Amino acid sequence: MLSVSPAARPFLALATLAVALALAGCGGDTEPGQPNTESDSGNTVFLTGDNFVQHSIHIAPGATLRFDDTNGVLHQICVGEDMRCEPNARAPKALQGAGFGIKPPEIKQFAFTNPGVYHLTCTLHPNMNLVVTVS
Ligand SMILES: [Cu+2]
Repeated sequence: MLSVSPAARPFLALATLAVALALAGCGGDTEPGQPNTESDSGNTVFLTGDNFVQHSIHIAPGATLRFDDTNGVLHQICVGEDMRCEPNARAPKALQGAGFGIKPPEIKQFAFTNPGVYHLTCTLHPNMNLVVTVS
């Protein structure tokens, strides 16, 4: 039996939990901003014929956000709002500038390294906006 004082037990439990979460949520060799094939279904946003299924999502710093266009159409996603891309050097590279194109049945995913609130938009569809909170 490990000898741990009663006062230290809550901290030990938290530390164990933190390690477990880090292992579970860590992509290991995920390149920030680069598409990869890793599955992370909890951080998935689905795309439809003219919008995102949801308009906000929360992920942890370093986590991968997955765009699933299996049942959608061609979209062009960038950092910005209301069909206008806006500069944001903290966002994943793939989302900067004109962003990335995605068409069915593609699934693309990008790691969000920097904490912050990111507004994403599609330049092809009005009102196709998504707020990604990384914290
Ligand atoms: Cu679109």
